[in-house]
Amino acid sequence: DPAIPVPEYDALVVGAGFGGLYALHQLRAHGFGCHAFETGDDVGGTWYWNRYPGARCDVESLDYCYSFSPELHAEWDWTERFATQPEILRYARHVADRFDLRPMISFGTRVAFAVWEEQTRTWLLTTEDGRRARARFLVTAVGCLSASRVPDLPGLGTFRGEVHHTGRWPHGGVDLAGKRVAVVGTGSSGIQAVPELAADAAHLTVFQRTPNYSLPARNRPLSGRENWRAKSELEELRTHARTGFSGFYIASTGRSALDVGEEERRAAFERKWAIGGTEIMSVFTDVLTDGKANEHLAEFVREKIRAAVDDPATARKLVPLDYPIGAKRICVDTGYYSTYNRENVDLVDLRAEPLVEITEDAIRTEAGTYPAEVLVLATGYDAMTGPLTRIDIRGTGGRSLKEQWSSGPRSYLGLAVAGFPNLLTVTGPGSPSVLVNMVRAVEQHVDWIVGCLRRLREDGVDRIEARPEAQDSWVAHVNEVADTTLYPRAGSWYVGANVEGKARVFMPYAGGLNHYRERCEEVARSGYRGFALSPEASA
Ligand code: NA7
Repeated sequence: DPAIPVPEYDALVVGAGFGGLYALHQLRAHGFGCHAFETGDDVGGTWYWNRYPGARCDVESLDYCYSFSPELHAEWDWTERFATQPEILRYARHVADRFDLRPMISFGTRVAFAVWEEQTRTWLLTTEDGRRARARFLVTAVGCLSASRVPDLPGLGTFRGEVHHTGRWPHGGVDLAGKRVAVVGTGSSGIQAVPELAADAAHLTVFQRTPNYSLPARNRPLSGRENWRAKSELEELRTHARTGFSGFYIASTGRSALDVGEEERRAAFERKWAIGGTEIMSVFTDVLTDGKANEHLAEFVREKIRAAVDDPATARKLVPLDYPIGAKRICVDTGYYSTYNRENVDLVDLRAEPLVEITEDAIRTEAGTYPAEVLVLATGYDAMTGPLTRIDIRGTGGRSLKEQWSSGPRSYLGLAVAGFPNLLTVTGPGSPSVLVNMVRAVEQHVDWIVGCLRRLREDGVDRIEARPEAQDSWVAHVNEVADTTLYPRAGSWYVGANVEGKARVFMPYAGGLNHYRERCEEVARSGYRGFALSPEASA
């Protein structure tokens, strides 16, 4: 209704997960009028939606939390080494309440269009339910793994039972008792869910397309003492975030896996295997960059998988042979492999027997028919780009972001896109976010963005746009760095391989959070080199 006045802000934020919450907090703290739209009915983003059984973070709790507020840091205790989804959601809610962020958020509101208006130099947003809002700046904090993806499985629409994607799990839970359950997908979500589904269901059939490498979490309760120690170490946490490659505290031998003998290498792997979690990936420096070094660890993990699974034929299906460990995001599990020793669990290898169709009550492959009453889709996400391209974002001259990115995303620093002035993307493609500690990445991005908006305000600049040349050279750099690693050697969501028809481009920046941060800070210090500012800032 054009008669309804459109509210105007300095900045509009899309999303109220970890990124959006911190963006609101910082924008308000620096005097920017701001508001956020959030699809979910509460804060938390990923941790609001991912309620499947077994959903947990694969980063340790003491690292997967904000570092910006000493008070927040001092008052929050984590109960487990790897927090469950409900606990992380409680934390996000606590943050929203503690900093009084809720009044700035419209919940249950999906942004459908965002249109840049050159005349007024503002973004006009329209929500799915027809509300509008306008702002000088648009800050997207839509997450990297929020556009859940239901693949086009033949016959899916004819299935009579319940179908649930792990990333859209019903809030009341799903009653699996006495039921035959099928799960498609064995990424992190499938691997976390399978042991829990197997325990609840009468029978579980797991449909695997690509086996993954998974490491034992060795999850355990955290003691008061561990929490207390973590509280006294906020400065160390911040230092790792600033100086570390990954933004985590990581104990490494600092040596190449090829510089030590077989016995020493094995002992190092065994020590880390016993500790659990992902530390084993960084015990040597070159596991993700040198094929031979990688193969040593890959073979070590394959042996562990073979040893955990009783039936040799099942074990053979579960062992990944044709890509380096870590090239797809490494999984962390609790009892995944041993679940296949249960009487009520079967594994179907879709490479050996491709899926033919889903019928009313079964999944049919070339080799058999597997009855099911509940179908769990652990089929992942249209990662990094999907959350942005699912909004119809229009830049200068009405250009569509989705079209502009049809042969792969191009951005400057993962923070801005040429042709889309005053759009700032928290953890956009081209940023290191998904390869490093996500919460540290989010804090860095938001701090940079808010620093930028403050500087523009001081200088009377109301329009900032990435220059195409700067964007080209950043994209080239992202590719160059990716090519020094083993990441591009697997068909992962990092390269868009899991989505049919998606351009194969390595999306995240693999050069480390520390180097990325330096680059961003240098750009800011230079008066935003690579950006066109107008009116031009005075010296
Ligand atoms: P992932 O890691 O993308 O895993 C999705 C899984 O679903 C993976 O095993 C896919 O096999 C499988 N998949 C996808 N489409 C199909 C079709 N059409 N047929 C059969 N199998 C299919 O998503 P997750 O949710 O597990 O994890 C995402 C991230 O969240 C994770 O990396 C952590 O960062 C947290 P594929 O490997 O593509 O052959």
